[in-house]
Amino acid sequence: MLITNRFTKGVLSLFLILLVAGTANSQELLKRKNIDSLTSQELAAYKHAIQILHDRSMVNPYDEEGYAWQAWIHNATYISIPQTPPRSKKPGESYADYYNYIAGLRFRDGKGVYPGMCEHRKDLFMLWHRAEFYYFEKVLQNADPAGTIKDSKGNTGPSTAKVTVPYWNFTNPASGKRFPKAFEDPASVLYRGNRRVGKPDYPFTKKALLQDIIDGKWLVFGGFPNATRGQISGGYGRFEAEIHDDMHDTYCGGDMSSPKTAAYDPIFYSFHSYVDFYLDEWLRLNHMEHGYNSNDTITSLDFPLRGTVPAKYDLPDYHRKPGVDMGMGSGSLYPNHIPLGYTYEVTPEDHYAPRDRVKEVQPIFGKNAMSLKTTLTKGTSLVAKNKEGIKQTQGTLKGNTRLHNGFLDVESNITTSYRVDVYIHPKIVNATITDQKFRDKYLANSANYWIMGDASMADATTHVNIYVDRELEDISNNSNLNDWTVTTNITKL
Ligand SMILES: [Cu+2]
Repeated sequence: MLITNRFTKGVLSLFLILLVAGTANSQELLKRKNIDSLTSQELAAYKHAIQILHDRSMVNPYDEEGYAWQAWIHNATYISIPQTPPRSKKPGESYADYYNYIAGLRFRDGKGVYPGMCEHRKDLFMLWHRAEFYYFEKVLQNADPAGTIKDSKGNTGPSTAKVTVPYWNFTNPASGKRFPKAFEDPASVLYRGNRRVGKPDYPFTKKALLQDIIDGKWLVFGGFPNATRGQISGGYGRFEAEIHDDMHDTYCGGDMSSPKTAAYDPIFYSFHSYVDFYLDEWLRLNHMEHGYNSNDTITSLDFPLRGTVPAKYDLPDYHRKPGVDMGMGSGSLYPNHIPLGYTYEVTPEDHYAPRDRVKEVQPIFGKNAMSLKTTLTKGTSLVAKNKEGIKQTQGTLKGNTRLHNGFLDVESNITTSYRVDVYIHPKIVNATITDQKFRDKYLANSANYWIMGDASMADATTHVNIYVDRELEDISNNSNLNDWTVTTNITKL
């Protein structure tokens, strides 16, 4: 009996070994995990990889597999490379400050190169960052796969072969004071000294808001393509305008408060790893692994994604024409995460609110007499500002030419980051936006415009698209649009 048992076990083990070997031959999906859930070994490997990237940039700041170059893909359209290398980093100078200095240098004998520029305020936002991360992760994994390189912090290994970018789920309470603990250790390569500090006395984003946004179709969720909405080029999707921008400039601050410097702060990568998780959830819910389904499609899939990346990591389906294709290939390469080699490991706390809780909420005419947005953001910093802004406008609801596809286009000429609050209220009710009751009841939506750091990118007039579709529908069903007014209030951040 015992022998049979051992024999059976032996066969079973052999079978399992064969099975595991078989799986290893097909592509292994690496897991992006919550940074708070990493083992000490996994966190050490991530930090070792990041450190090696910095070490490379110290030897040659123009190394495409160094940290500086990888960060420039997000924020530098022009870098001047001199024939003789510029000065080295001074003792005590941060990596970020040094890279910023190098990026600003202009040489007479310099060769001008184009690292890249992130896509924001349009439908390319999510897929562009996903492509950027595909290459960034390959660079990390190939930093020290054998685990034999001694980095400048004195660490040899561990192997970086399975490193992925750990995500920061900012909808959970922070494990550190304000950010995940791993980012708050001043001795760590993940630390950056110019972020906002202190424990916020509010949660930043409610999971219910995430759940609400993920229910949208592509244009609502992911943004608008260029030149499809009158004269307006592109346009925000809800996630970008209602959450992403605020996280950069209101919550994180420092390097993160401008696209020009954001990627110098390593927290940028973990923040966007969670943004990409959210995109992945949307794609999965909508069966969009090829970028389209029978009633919706990601727009601009054929659009080339800008960025000078190491061509050796190109996806097999990207048939780059040397000298012609300078970017990361088209968006259509990226909706399916499987060829990209990663997936997400999530815990129950990483998921959103139960869908039913969102569905209970009724805008304006509901039993709570509280707007949907107020309900979804109550007790967070995403609620409307309790003050008169620098610019207030009013307009009729019916026939408002600034309404497109359920979005209100709010125009501004402010050149810093700002918040726009949109109130939709009966004409007979005065817009008393400093009154809490008025705000709670009539706040249709609130969004953030994140300043572009590069002045050449900024339009003379800026626009934020604010989603008010449900309020319009609710009013149409219960009242007469003629009796309603739109008030917008713009507050500088
Ligand atoms: Cu971002």
